[in-house]
Amino acid sequence: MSNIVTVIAPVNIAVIKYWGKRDEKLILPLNDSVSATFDTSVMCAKTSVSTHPDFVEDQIWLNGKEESFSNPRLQNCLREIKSRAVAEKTIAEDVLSWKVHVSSENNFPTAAGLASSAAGYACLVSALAKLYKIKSDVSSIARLGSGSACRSVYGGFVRWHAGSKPDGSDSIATQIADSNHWPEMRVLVLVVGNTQKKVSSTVGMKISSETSELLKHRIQHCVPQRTERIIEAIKNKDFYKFAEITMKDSNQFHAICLDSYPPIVYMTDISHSIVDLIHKYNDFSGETKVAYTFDAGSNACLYLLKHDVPKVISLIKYAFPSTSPENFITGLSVAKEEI
Ligand code: 2P0
Repeated sequence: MSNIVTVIAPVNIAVIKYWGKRDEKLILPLNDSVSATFDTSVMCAKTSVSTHPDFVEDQIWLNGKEESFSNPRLQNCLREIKSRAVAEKTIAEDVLSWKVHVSSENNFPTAAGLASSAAGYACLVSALAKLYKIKSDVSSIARLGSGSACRSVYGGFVRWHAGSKPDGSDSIATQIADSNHWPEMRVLVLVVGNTQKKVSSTVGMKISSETSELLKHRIQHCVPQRTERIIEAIKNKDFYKFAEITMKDSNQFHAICLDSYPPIVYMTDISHSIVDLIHKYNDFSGETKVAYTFDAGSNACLYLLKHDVPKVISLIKYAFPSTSPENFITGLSVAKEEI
């Protein structure tokens, strides 16, 4: 067998947010979510895995620093990969008993709260799957590392199906459209803050699930319709519809955070100024040119079309004069060419 495998996996940014679990251990979500996966040239994780009879223990290095392998999520991913290898009879039994070494790094700051766990676990699981020659879908294994990681297993636009089975076997990611489908689409990430978030997503969504009435309303009455409508917008390349749903869903997610008890605040005054600026710009333009979305942090992800990128960058620089190049990460969301 090949002794070392290296894989790259990009981050994904959700347009229908995942927030809340129905099963904490299996990481099963309360609702479907939809995202776009970045091109691998920006914001990705790179992971190498190897296995050898001489290795004495499983070991992992993150950005060059050794971390504990006892993390239960990591253990769950490795165990599932090995049990798939047994089920698919891809590897000799003795090889499965060999220990593994994992080395992973991000090409963007982990502390910036920019979906690093999504890229990291997608990358780890894809690398292990390649090492153990697994052929079946591994999004449900990446999900055991971090929920949003299952969406980074695929490129383009991706849907994570909440599923309904208690064992989580139907809680998988599927591709809505591949990375060539909407070549004009871009993502512009505005790095507002690079400090670690105060409330982790895992803790935040637990508080919201337990306390927010609005979260219950969202799951029953908003997400199902929004998911269908945004998939239709993606398939038809209807930017206006895509943008409106994206912004509304981001706003609702942060409203749920505020509706949680105690409230969770991820957006800052600068985040809110960006929201105001985008609405003013869209109003001024007479059409929706840009959509914002915010994850569990203050950084803004703007979805927009390629020809509007230079104008929007100028606008941001004008509105926030202290902005420096490090505050911008221009991503090819689902396209192949450079800006
Ligand atoms: C998302 N987020 O859909 C949402 C929007 C943050 C806000 O998925 O507990 O790091 O590891 O499953 O995957 C962040 O959640 O949480 C997330 P766990 P994860 O992208």
